Amino acid sequence: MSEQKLAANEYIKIRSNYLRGNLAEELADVSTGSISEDNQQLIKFHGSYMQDDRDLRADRRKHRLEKAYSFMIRIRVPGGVSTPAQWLATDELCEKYGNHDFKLTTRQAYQLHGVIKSNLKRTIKEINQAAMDTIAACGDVNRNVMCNPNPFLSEIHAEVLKVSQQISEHLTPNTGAYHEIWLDGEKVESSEKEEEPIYGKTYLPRKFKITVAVPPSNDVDIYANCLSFIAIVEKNKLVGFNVAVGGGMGMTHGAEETYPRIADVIGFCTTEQVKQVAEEVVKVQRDFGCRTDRKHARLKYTVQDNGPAWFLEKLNTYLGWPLQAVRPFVFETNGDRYGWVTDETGNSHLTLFIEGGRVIDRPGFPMRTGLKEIAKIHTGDFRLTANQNVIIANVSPEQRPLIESLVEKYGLEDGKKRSALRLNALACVALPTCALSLAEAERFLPTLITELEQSLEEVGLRHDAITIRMTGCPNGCARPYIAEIGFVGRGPDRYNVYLGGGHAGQRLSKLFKADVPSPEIKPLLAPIFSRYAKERESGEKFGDFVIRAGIIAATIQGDDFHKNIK
Ligand code: SRM
Ligand code: SF4
Repeated sequence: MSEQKLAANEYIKIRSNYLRGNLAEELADVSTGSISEDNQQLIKFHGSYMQDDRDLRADRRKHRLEKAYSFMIRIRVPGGVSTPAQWLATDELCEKYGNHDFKLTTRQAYQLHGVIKSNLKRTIKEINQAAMDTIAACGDVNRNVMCNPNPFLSEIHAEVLKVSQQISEHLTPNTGAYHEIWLDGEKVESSEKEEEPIYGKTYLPRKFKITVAVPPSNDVDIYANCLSFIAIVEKNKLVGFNVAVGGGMGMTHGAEETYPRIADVIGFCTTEQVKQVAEEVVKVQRDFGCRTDRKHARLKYTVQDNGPAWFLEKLNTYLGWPLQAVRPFVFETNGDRYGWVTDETGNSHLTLFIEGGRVIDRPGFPMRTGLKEIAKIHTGDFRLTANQNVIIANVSPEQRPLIESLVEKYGLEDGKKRSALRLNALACVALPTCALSLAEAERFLPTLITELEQSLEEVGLRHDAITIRMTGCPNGCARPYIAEIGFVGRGPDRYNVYLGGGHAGQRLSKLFKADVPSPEIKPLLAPIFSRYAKERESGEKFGDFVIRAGIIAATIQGDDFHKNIK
């Protein structure tokens, strides 16, 4: 390990006795709605973030009141597959303890917002009673493992889903702290008895993200993850997985040494080898990842600093055997396929559009109630997509008319009435809950899309799928740097505009214009849409066009993301 001073979080982890800290004591302290800074870091490993309502900050300051503290809780949903009972439990919990809505995240998880400290323990307990958990939903560990939620290819998907759930289980931290603190589990007397065989005492240098995908759908955005497994199907049989490492999105404005990076596909392993490969990739990162600078601590920098060839060699050494050569694969899209589809078993699956992933009842559109009514009678499952949508999956032919009538009754959206731009949009949470947001995202993107739709309609592009993503800050929670159009918050109502990402999420974009006030976005993009409509080649995607037309330079890899800015 480097002789430089370790990052502050490393000491917090060391002191924490396997993620305990004095969280239990602080939760019992009713004199404040907040917890200490150390525990704010530790509680992330348990799946929660302390936040405050930023809409209320100024007013509370004026009245000399403590900030309106509450907690966000992230519920893991490995592979994005959830039972109707779990959907109902999440719905009930958001009503009882949260903000009366819940979020489907860009990593196929559920999020509750607005849970006050005194309700935190009972909420997490009730989540566990519904056979879900929150451990490792956040923190310097492996997070929710994503999996292509595509139930249409039922056999292959079932196998691949199993693989993702096995990885998730295998990499879940071993500590008893979670049970002790939230579920009144028995206290482990001394940390001597406990160990984290994969992570060790200081866990990973930073968060770690894994996904599993079945081409041609890249809806889980494998290139934005630390580690990905790409299913290789030959003669209708799953033969194994290509392994990709070193993707990630987060960066900091003005710090060129931070950048998003596209994962490198470095080899192939069989299905039986996946668990070991996942474990050893984690261990390489545990041992070689940067622990002195948290802005340089993601796996993408370990791969970039040393090169993918070095990483492969190290991984092979850790494995004790070499990965095989990469097998051919093609990704075509990272969007969702809306509406009903029937598979070879006769079951149907309905993908519904959930704008911004927010499951909420609004005046005239009781979407949350509609989905709750479906959950009450549905005998299949709910699949959360990485595009913040939901698939009502495995609907039997007998049940389909019932579900159809509820969809109709509550006006749930199967995408038919929406423009292709809106159906391919993603926005992170941002204001008012996210502590790091510099600008709006979830609350502003729908309005901006309405404006852009006018420009697109004028040139006949309403039905052309263009990926468009917005985040309130450069951390990249909606993966904006691999969208064809990306907006990244710079300050209130101001965004950096990125263009040129790959339609299947396979290429990074580049900064087109910095610090654009929101009213100037439409006039900035309208002429480009017009050129695209007139000059594109047959089948050419918007992200490819802007590069070919010389509107923006292509980014080959993350380290040239900030170069050649026009
Ligand atoms: Fe994220 C931090 C929300 C997916 C990169 N992210 C946060 C926090 C917890 C803010 C904080 O640290 O205080 C946000 C909470 C907001 C809120 O009020 O809920 C937050 N991230 C989200 C979610 C909910 C966005 C959404 O609207 O769906 C997503 C939850 C995913 C999940 O279920 O686990 C979410 N975050 C992502 C993704 C996309 C992905 O994983 O595919 C990324 C980019 C990929 C990556 O990790 O490189 C992402 N989030 C970040 C980062 C930057 C990390 C970095 O390497 O620099 C931060 C900040 C940090 O870690 O310091 C962050
Ligand atoms: Fe918050 Fe930034 Fe992530 Fe958006 S991208 S949720 S603003 S951390």
